[in-house]
Order: sequence, then structure tokens, then C-alpha cells
Amino acid sequence: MTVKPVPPEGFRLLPGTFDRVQQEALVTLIRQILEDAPLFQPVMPRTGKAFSVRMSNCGPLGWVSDINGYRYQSTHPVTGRPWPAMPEMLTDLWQTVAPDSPPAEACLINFYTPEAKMGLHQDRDEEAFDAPVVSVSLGDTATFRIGGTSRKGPTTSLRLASGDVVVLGGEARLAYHGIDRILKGSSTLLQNGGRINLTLRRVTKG
Ligand code: MD6
Ligand code: FE
Repeated sequence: MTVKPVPPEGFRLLPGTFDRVQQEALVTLIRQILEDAPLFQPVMPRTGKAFSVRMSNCGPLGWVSDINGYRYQSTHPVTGRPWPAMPEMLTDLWQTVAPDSPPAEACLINFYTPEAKMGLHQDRDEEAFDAPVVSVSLGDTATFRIGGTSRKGPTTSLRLASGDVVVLGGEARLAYHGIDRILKGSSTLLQNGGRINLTLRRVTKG
């Protein structure tokens, strides 16, 4: 009898992908993006319950959630403006870790206060799952939980520190995952603490 590994095949943690100087440069770029495309407070479809994280996006498409559902759209839900361009540091990262995939179309920016968390979920609002999802962590360390492709079943937990990159490809592309907690004060990168997570995705069929 064979048992499936947790995390599944195709999960990669690349610790320290961005050094401190690069992290500071990325934060500066993200702050510029947020001046044009401010963080908004998404709510859960149907219930209208607010997420504990605030979000924005850059790139041609952005992920949004409101009372009507989850979807990708080309404009900010509050300002109505197109999302700002994706910085080269992020398109370069995508090229490096997903060289065989078409370009990323969406970069979701999640901002966590020390109290925020993210429930166990799959990233499955995209049209195809051939390309991986690539994430960058900045600021306070988070406890990341990952399981298999079914909601039940074993999970494992690991820490994501500032500068770490996670790749969910292959079998892990549809793995359940979430953020249990933020380790308050664990990083000096962000002036007022907290954590930023960037997730890069291909949305349309390449
Ligand atoms: C987070 N990350 O790290 C939440 N999704 O705050 C995600 O939801 C995620 O890290 C897909 C791939 C990698 C991720
Ligand atoms: Fe996710």
C-alpha cells in the first residue's frame, strides 16, 4: 500500500530567496503599488463575512472576493482603475521558478496584521492548473499549514520567514493550505509590523 506524501509532490520551499536588501526594494515597490491600488477589505461570498487580511493586486488581472463570489477582474473593486503593473523583480522570480509556464497574470497582495489568519483553502479560481502558484513572504514569520488535495487528511505545518518563496506545482497545485498565525514582532522589515504575502498566478489558459 502506498501513502501520499504531505506536502504533496510539487511543493517547494525556497528559504531566503530574497535577501534583506531585495526585501526592502520589494516593500518599496509594493508601497508604490498600494498608493495607486489601495488595500481593500474583501468579504466572503454568500455570508459577507470580512476576511481578516486586506488585499490588493498588481498585474493584468486581480483576484477579488465579494458577496457574489470569487473571481479575477482587470480593475480595482473600489477605484475602478486597472491594476498597476507587476514589478520586474516578480516577473523575474516567475521566470526562474516556472520557466516552462506562460507569464503570470495576477499578483495578489495580502496584508496580515499580527491577528490575521487565512483559513485552509485551495487556489482553484484559475482556468487551468498547469502553471504553479508562487508565493513570496515579507515581514513577520507565519505558520503555514499544508495538506493534500482533499480537505480531510493529514496536514503539516512549517514556518515562512521574510524572503522565503513557496511553489505549489504538480500534485501540490491543488493542495489545501492556510496561515494559522503570524509571529508578532519576528521581523523588522515592515515599519509597523505584520506580514505581506504575494501570490503569483497564471489565470487564463496559456
Ligand atoms: C500566505 N498563501 O502565505 C497565503 N497560495 O499568506 C497562500 O494562500 C498560497 O503561499 C498558493 C500558493 C502559495 C501560497
Ligand atoms: Fe492560497
